[in-house]
Amino acid sequence: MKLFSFLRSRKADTEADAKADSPTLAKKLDKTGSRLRRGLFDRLLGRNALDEDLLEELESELLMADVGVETTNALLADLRERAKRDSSGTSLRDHLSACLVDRLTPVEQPLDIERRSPYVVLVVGVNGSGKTTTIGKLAKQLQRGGLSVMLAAGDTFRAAAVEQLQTWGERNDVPVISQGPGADSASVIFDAVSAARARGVDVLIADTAGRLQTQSNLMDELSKVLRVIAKLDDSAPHEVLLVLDGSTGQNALSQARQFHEAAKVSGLVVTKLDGTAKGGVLFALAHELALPVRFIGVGEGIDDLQAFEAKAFVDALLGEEQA
Ligand SMILES: Nc1nc2c(ncn2[C@@H]2O[C@H](COP(=O)(O)OP(=O)(O)O)[C@@H](O)[C@H]2O)c(=O)[nH]1
Ligand SMILES: [Mg+2]
Repeated sequence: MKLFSFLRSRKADTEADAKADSPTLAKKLDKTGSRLRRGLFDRLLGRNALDEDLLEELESELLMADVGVETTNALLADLRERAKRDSSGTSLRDHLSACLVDRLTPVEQPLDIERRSPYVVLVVGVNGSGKTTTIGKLAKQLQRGGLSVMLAAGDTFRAAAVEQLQTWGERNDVPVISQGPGADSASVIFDAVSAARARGVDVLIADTAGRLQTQSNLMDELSKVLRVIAKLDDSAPHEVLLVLDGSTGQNALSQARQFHEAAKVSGLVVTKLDGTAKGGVLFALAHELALPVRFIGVGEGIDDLQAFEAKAFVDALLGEEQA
């Protein structure tokens, strides 16, 4: 049974934003988007022919925005085709925008929370990618949706990590299960799942240490966490969320591949798209891994986590008005 759908909640937020005049996604993605916008759209608009020079310029813009070689080539091939029929700047621009949306639509798969005892979300990713912050934002949104939430301080590697999670817990008035520094991550998470079950909590979100994909001992620790959770509920974790820093470009891709191998990632969160991220990495991720993109992080505040929507994202990147 579905307890909560993030996309529905997102749509309600968008309507509220429009009324409340709060910053739009386009505003939040301004730094990320302005580059692509200038690089692609403004270039296309001024022209009425798709010549080789223009194609070359577009190619280098797409590559610099981390879109990836294959996706870039495919987009350019699409544009060439379009140009045979209509090479006006506006036609090419609209076509490019539609092609970009098409490439992201398959990964627009919002997280649906189901009734479990509890629904377990395991959050993984390298240090600094935004795991703990994402957990704080997520806890808030779930609570707002009427769900009870508990957090597990599974990042036992760094003392500060436990405190950081506790701060988010206090802010949201959500219980945080932790043990002393240096505790065994799997044991903390095991305790937390048991406690959440005993208290009838809807969703347990577990933080983990920033496992560098090259540190095989940390990957082993992750396998242990998965084994231990499965002892309590063989369907858990119900979601393995990989948090990727959107500004790390192709690195995000190799992280995604390796975490997916170690922990069967079921969804992605791409953070820091409000900063100087180039945004294109989402296209490369969609092309190469086709993993569901659950959320995007567009700031440090509690409300700066949005369910991913392909069209809204592309429109915001390219500075289009929302339809
Ligand atoms: N601008 C911006 N900063 C973010 C975002 N998500 C996380 N951060 C910041 O990134 C830093 C690392 O985040 P943290 O959650 O501690 O990462 P962790 O090590 O993976 O748990 C913190 O300073 C966060 O405030 C985001 O979407 N936008
Ligand atoms: Mg952390």
